[in-house]
Amino acid sequence: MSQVVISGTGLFIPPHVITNDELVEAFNQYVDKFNTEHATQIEAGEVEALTHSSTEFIEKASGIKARYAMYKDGIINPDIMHPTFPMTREGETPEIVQMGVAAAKDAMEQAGKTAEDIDMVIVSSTFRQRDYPGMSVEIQRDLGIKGFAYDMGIACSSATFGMINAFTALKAGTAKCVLFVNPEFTTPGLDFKDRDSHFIFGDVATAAVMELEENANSEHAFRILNTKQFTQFSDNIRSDASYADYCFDEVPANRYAFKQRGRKVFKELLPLIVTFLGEQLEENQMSAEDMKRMWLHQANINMNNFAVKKLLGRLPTEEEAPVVLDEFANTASSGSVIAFHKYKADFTSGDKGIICSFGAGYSIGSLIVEKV
Ligand code: CO8
Repeated sequence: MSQVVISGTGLFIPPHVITNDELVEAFNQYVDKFNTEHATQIEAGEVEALTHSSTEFIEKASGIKARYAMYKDGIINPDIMHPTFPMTREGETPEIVQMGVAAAKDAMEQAGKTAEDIDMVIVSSTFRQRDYPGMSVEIQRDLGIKGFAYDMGIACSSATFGMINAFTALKAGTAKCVLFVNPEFTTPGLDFKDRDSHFIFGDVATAAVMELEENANSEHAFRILNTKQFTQFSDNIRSDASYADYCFDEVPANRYAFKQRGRKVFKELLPLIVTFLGEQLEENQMSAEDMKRMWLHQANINMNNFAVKKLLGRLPTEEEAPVVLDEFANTASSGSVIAFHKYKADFTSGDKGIICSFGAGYSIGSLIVEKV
């Protein structure tokens, strides 16, 4: 049976960088202002005083040093504390589509493919611009691709699950060449007034071209040897925004926002990840040592080190489990694809690695790949 390859990957980096110091400065100014404005209620015990954030905490607890953002000004303005940008109207192209198109062009160039070669577009990401028409169809239109397109998403594992859907379609013969697009415009989904999570996410878009090996002519091709997926419902990472929100009289202002019980996520997800990866490798008669590289989900450096230490029996080197979250922060589902995109050029024929995401759902998705 024909093998499926990832013949090119692409990355779009947003125009603005926000360092931890900049983010913390804005947050702390907001906190001081809030506490001053509510001094009487705080004194009376009616309102809880807010507490400062800190760059040292963020770096130590997560490994994040900075993040990219499509729009910076509002985020670091203590009077605003969210990205500010014009609403997209009919006939205008939303940021999330522009981001996806840019990453897609990069991936198509690396794969040596044009719009005529592609017959299916999968856009898989945590957030969608709207419920319909699909942003995948808009991206398809903007790139001049024939065939068909659809949107999908499962938060942190949107990218790996999207690539696995592309793999399945190529194996089944329902597509000949798939463009997978993964725009993660996360900053509007974050509550920048929430100390526990204001530092976590950044914006980015990734993409990949996937096709049958016999049709690939890219020197960057990676054969997919195995895929595996897992989900288990959890409320510990959640956003409650709904298309039906307008039906209710009182909708909390931060209902849209990312919420998590970070400690619980850390504790519950880690054993699942270790078991999942251990089983996948064993099912393929492989071990962690057979992997030249693990391109892992980028949510927390301590979490990644812990997981790989369990599998390898020691901490991974930078080459074995590259980190991009220091530069990009958590980019929802894109982290493992950014790592793969940036750290694959040194692979030679037969070298193997694993692309793995994990997070909200809970969800885990992974692909074992081998350089062609
Ligand atoms: N500054 C200073 N101190 C702080 C801050 C802060 N900003 N925040 C918390 N602290 C303090 C706490 O108050 C606490 O103090 P005390 O001990 O006195 O009570 C202390 O620091 C420790 O707090 P925590 O226990 O909360 O800190 P942790 O060490 O657990 O670190 C993390 C918090 C970083 C959140 C950590 O728990 C973590 O990373 N957990 C796993 C997270 C994870 O993997 N989540 C999955 C991410 S979801 C995803 O990838 C995609 C989802 C969809 C995308 C949505 C896009 C918007």
